[in-house]
Amino acid sequence: MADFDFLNPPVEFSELDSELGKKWNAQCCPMFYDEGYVRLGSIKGVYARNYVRFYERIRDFQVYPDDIWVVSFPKCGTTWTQEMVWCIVNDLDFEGAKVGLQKRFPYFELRANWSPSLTKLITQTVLEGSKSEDAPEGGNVEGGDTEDRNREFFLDSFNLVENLPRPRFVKCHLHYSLIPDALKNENSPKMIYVARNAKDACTSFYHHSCLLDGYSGSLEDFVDAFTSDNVFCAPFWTHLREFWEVRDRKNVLFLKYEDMKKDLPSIIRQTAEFVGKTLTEEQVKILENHLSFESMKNNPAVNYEDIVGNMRKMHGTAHNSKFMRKGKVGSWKDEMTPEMIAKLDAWIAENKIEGLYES
Ligand code: PPS
Repeated sequence: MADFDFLNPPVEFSELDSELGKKWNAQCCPMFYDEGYVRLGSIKGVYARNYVRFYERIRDFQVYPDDIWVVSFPKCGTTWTQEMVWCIVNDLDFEGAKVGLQKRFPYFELRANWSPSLTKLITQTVLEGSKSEDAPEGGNVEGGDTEDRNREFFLDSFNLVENLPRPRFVKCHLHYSLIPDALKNENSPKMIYVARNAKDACTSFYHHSCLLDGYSGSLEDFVDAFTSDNVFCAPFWTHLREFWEVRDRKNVLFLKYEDMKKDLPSIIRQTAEFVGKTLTEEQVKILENHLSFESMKNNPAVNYEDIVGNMRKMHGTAHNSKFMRKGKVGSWKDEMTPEMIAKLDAWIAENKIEGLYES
């Protein structure tokens, strides 16, 4: 891995060489993203340079017909959707759902996010450090094989997914162009994509970047980076559009965060039908309660407070927020200035996807 040949990469990639691209790279925590972000593939997706090393492993990854993949641009309702899907497929096994979501439904390409030196740092700070301090590794959640799964969650998410018991549940933030090839035909495993409006996704992503990734810019800087396609997983619109275009495939279900907020029982029923389950109205009600923002915010198996704590321990941010932050539509109104809103509105008007987000 150390002598990977970036001069002969398996996928085309380019540097973030605009002023805003350089600024994004400079404001990302140097300890976390010492290698910087690059633009990957024909869609110029913004990913850590480490993705180039893992490109072939991702492209050729083996999938199974009974896998279920939840895919999204970051901060669009991934965790909410994962918990809904897991509970439906597992017949509302709330006892089993006490295991941390990162172990039941791991983040496929997490391993590629982190450079070799960050991986070393995580090993020392989170994994070995937590042993000596007797701190929770996978959080205060039940899990049995906590240590091994937690190690793999941080250090080799690909191995973790490869070895999950079937049916496997997998979270992924990759653009459609960059997901494993085996997910790209009608007979592929089920994929559930969740989208969110740009202004809420941007606001939520700003807080996430400060909290989990040690981003040092202001919200204004983040809006500039977001609207110039210079944040992790950008371009935002390409992410949504690629999945929107395949939404009618029988193995794809396309959801929106706003619809989940408006009528969760309907989305629960729609998802149950998609995965081949039938729920009684009482079960729908019970699941709706389990999935409420208040309930998820207070649920250590899904609120990621353990992981946020570990990340903070490394980059030491003073940013005051939570993974389960506001959980509403329109929270951008609470903190964006008229200038930021105007910038985002102009960008949305330029890029809007007919039938999906038009404003
Ligand atoms: S991640 O890091 O990409 O996986 O984040 P993701 O889970 O996609 O998005 C996190 C945002 O989803 C909100 N959330 C919820 N909203 C409503 N109800 C429930 N149950 C729920 N669970 C998570 C979470 O609060 C983040 O949004 P913001 O706007 O920051 O509050």
